[in-house]
Amino acid sequence: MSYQTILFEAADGIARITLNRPDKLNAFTAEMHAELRDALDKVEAGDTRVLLLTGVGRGFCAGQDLSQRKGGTTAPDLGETLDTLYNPLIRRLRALEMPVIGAVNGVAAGAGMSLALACDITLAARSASFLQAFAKIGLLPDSGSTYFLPRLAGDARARALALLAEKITAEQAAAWGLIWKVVDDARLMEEAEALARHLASQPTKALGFIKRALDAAAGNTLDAQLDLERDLQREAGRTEDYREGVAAFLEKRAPIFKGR
Ligand code: LHQ
Repeated sequence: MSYQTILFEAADGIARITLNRPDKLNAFTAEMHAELRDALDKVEAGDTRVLLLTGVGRGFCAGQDLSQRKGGTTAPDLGETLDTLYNPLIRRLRALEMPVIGAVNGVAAGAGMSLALACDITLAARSASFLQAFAKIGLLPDSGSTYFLPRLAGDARARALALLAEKITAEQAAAWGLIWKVVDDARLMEEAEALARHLASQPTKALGFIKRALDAAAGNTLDAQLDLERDLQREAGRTEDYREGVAAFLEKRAPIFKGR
C-alpha cells in the first residue's frame, strides 16, 4: 500500500509513523485511518521494538477532519465512526507490545489530543498545545479522552478541560501530568529519536508486560493486580532478555537485549 496521508519507515527496531496532512493540521480522514491500520500491521508483523508517532508541520493532529461532514443532510452515526475507525486505533496502540512514543510537534485537538494521551511516553514541543475541542462542536471527548484525562490530570482538571474546551500550552499539559515532558521546539525530534533508540535497545517483552500491567491496574483490585504481576513476571522470567540482564549485572557489563 502506498501512503498519501502518513509517512512510514521502519529500521533498526524503530518504526516511525508521521501524520502527513499539514495543510489540515493532520486531521484524521478515513483514508488516514486505513493507512494507519496498514502501517500498524507492519509494525506488529516486523521486528519493531518501539513506535514513534509525530506529525508534519505545525499540527500534531486536529482530530477528525470536519470538512468530511460538510453538506450532510442525514445525521451521521458517529458511534459507528468510533467503532470502526477511532476505537480500534486507540485499542491497538495501547495493546502494542512495545513502547509508543508521541512527539507532539504542534496543536493536538479533539481525537488528536486523545491520540497524544494514548501514547506511552509523550513529549511535546514547547510551542505545542492541547485542546479538548469536542464540546465546541457539540460532542463529548472520545477516542479515550474521558478515560485518560481524569486518570492523568485528576477529575477537577479533566472536567474543566472537557467542559470549557480551552486550549492549554504544552507546559501546562506537562505540569498537569498529561504528558511526560516539554522540550524546545528545535530539539523535539532529536530527543524523541534518542528516546526511541534507547527503548529499542531495551528488553521489549518486559516493556510490553509493563504496559499491560499498568493498563490493567486502572480496573483491578490490588488482589487481581498482584495475580497479574505474578503471571506476567513468570513470563518475563522465561525471556532471553531476563537471563541476559542478570548475567550482565553479575559480570558488571552493559546488557545486550534482543527483545526476546
Ligand atoms: C481542519 C481541522 C479539522 C478539517 C484544522 N478538520 N480541517 C471522531 C469521530 C467520531 C465522532 C466525532 O468525533 C471524533 C473526534 C474528533 O476529533 S471531533 C473534534 C474535531 N476537531 C476539532 O474540532 C478541531 C478543529 N480545529 C480547530 O479548532 C483549530 O483548527 C485548531 C485549534 C486545531 C488550530 O487552530 P489554528 O492554529 O488557528 O489553525 P486553523 O484553524 O487556521 O487551521 C489551519 C487549517 O487546518 C485550516 O484550513 P484552511 O484551509 O482554512 O487553511 C483549518 O480549517 C484546517 N483544520 N482542524 N479538524
